[in-house]
Amino acid sequence: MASNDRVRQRGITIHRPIIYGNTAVVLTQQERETVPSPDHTHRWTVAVRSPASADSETVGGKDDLSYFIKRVTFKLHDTYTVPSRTFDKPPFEVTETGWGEFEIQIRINFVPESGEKAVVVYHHLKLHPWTAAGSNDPEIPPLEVAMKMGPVHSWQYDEIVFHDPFQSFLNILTAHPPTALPRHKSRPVPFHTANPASLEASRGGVPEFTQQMEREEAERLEAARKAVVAETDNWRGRLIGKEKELEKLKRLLEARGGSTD
Ligand code: SLL
Repeated sequence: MASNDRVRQRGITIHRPIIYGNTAVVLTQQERETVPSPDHTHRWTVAVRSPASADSETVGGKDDLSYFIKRVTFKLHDTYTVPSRTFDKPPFEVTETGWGEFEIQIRINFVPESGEKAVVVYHHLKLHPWTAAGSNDPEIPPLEVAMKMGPVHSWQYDEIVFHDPFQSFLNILTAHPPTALPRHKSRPVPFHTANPASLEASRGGVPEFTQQMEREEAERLEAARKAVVAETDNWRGRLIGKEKELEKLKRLLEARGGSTD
């Protein structure tokens, strides 16, 4: 290791692009008979990948990200027997079957040379087709309809930014430039481009968020609010207890004539 390897290069900022998200397909009747539970309606894959794609069928994944990502942990819904799934090498992805959408916590750990803390992102697992808010279509189309609409994609582009990187880590990053995205759009076409009417239909609203997602978010906020109130009550109780104890000790001390021995 060179002497300046563990020296931070102050003033330098370098980033690496990633995408995270999921694809989902409706299971055929035949497939439904072979999956762990007859309730399962979809097969999905959630992943962390490079934005550039290796082929037109796959979203992202051309570059091997293991030069800077050491481990990815996906935290699934508690209805899964083993909700926490960790991967120490690519592909950083989970393929599962299930029946419902939920929030997935994705923890990204970087290689030790980086000296960087893990980054946590969240992805709402999307199973149901994108539908335009405000249109007359039901928010979640029936399975037979969804099946005809093809795979559902929900991906997020992000950039992981490293400030003042260690020289050794900077060397690793610069040795692996990310593959540039194509200048022209290729498949899959973004939702709004494919469905121009959706922009009009969703005037002012955001079609990505269904009413069910909003309800679930409201429930999470309410649960968090209750937890904070309970915690505050708990600490207030402990404080009152400690204050009483302090008073008692003070009185004891006074009774002893102020002596501290
Ligand atoms: C919902 N809040 O009610 C969500 C929870 C959970 C989905 C969805 C796995 C089931 C299994 C599964 O699909 N969980 O392991 O059998 O929509």
